[in-house]
Amino acid sequence: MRLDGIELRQVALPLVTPFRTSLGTQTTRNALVLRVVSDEGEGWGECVAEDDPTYSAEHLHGAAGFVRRFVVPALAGGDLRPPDVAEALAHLRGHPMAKSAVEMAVLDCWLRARNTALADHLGGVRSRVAVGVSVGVVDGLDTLLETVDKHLTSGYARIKLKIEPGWDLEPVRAVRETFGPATMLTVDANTAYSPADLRHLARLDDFGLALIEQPFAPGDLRSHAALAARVDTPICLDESITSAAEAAEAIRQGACSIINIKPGRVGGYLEARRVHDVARASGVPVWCGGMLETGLGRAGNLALACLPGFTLPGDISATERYYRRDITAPFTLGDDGTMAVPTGPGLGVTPDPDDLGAATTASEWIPVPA
Ligand code: SMG
Ligand code: MG
Repeated sequence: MRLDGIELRQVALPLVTPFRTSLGTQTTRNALVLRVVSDEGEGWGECVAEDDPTYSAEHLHGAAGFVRRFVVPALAGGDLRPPDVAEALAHLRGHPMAKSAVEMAVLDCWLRARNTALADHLGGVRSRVAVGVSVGVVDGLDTLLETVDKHLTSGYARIKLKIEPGWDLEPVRAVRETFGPATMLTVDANTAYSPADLRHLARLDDFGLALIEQPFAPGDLRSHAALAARVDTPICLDESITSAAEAAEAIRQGACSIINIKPGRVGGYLEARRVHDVARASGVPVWCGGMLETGLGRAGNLALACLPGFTLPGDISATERYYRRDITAPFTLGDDGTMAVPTGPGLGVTPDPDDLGAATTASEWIPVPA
């Protein structure tokens, strides 16, 4: 496959409700949508970097600049297959979310031309996957309980509560007491705690959580291992796991017994599958994380989440939980807390031209030199 060019589009999608985490508050999801055009057709990708480099070092404008200045020249000329993307970009350090977006668009294009669904290409084994919802920090327990109630009534298979110092034991206790022991409940701190908080965090062990996600800094495997040794609740890593090699090392150090996999964070779907493989070989369950994706990323995440090692519900909620108007047809939640994995070729979805047009705030066409 030879690339003719890459279209970069900035899109802005207002969130139905603000999403607050220990990293900040988002009211609009600004995202970067990519369309690659090749001699075999076109394909779509999405970069999950955010406006500010708070979740990770990447940010949207940096990602666009990285693609324009470094990715396009590196992909010039030659016959391209999806695994070649990561290889062609391997000499460029960092920028996994930008690299992942490009690989995603090339994969979509390549698979469409071969009439193969991404889920099948990755080795998926399920047609529907269990999904949960991530509940941000809110003002007060009443609002929290109302929000959780609404999501449980919708049928979500798991509730994840965002926590931070000052918003942890109390909200978790309130949710557990109100909704009972059968509710699958997890917490995510997005690195908000320091090693000095270890004893405090260990008190979360009283609430029967399915996991505690990323309490400490990405590089601090040692504190995660220390907490894991102290509590019965499984420790799950998100920000720390940037590759299959990192996953293997974190497991070896006892820093996690569950992994949240996000293709953008690890540099693409193919590396995400390798993280899955490493975890599975060690008996470590994985689940698919979310980055408030548009319908494109949601389709890709569903394809990934149907691999056999994804045994816990993912952060892949229905479109209406995020956006009134997305750029693709909406994804809906089934009665049993599952969502359907797209079956069409590639991602199995394409942006609706009107919806995409309405969300686009800027676009540019970057030709790939022959
Ligand atoms: O897409 O439903 C979603 C969001 C899930 O909580 C979510 N993502 O750390 O797992 C995480 C966060 C990252 C994005 S908010 C900074
Ligand atoms: Mg997380």
